[in-house]
Amino acid sequence: MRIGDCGLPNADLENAIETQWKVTRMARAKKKASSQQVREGVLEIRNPKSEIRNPSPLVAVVMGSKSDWEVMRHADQTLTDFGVAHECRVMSAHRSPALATEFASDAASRGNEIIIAAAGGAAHLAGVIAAHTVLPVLGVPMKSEALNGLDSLLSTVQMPAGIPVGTLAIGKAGAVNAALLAIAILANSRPQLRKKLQTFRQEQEKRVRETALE
Ligand code: C2R
Repeated sequence: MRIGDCGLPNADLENAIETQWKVTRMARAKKKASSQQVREGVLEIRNPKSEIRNPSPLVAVVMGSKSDWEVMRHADQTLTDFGVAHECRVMSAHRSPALATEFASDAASRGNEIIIAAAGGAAHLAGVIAAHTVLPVLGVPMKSEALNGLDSLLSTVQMPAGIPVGTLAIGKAGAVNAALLAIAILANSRPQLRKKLQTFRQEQEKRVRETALE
């Protein structure tokens, strides 16, 4: 439509268009700011009412059994501390093979960018998940009763060339570091998250420097 087609004098019409354009620009800027935060998967909590709810989970934390949760809750806590949207699920390559393969196949379309997979003993979960997605998979070997987690470590880490699983330490250290590594990967394209990670490292170092022995 050309200016003037609607019958208004040109000056009035131009003013009306300018005002409308300003309102649209302001609305767009506001929308862009909040969708940017959702895209970054960072829950910026300014006050409880303005919390952005349910951004898609950037990280999936899966484990072979509920008995792994006591350890894997440390991965959950670390992701929560950094405000990274994530989901935690139990599934098993052995006991629920269809669920594990479906979950891995659909992970990217659900918005997952990284999967953390924990299992103990004959720990095939991370490898099977990795076989069904091209997302980065981080494996966390659980400490086992029979062999103290050496079985879990070897069955998670010794993947054949072609299907990588980035394997972390056995147990709690592995759970925390899997979350921190996932955060570091996400932080490559998310400046807010990178800043949080740098602050975390600085505070960690400060605590070590300030440690006094009796
Ligand atoms: P239960 O405590 O349920 O008997 O499980 C789990 O990760 C857990 O550490 C004992 C251990 O079995 C492991 N498990 C796997 C897999 N599924 C369960 N290693 C798998 O798919 O690799």
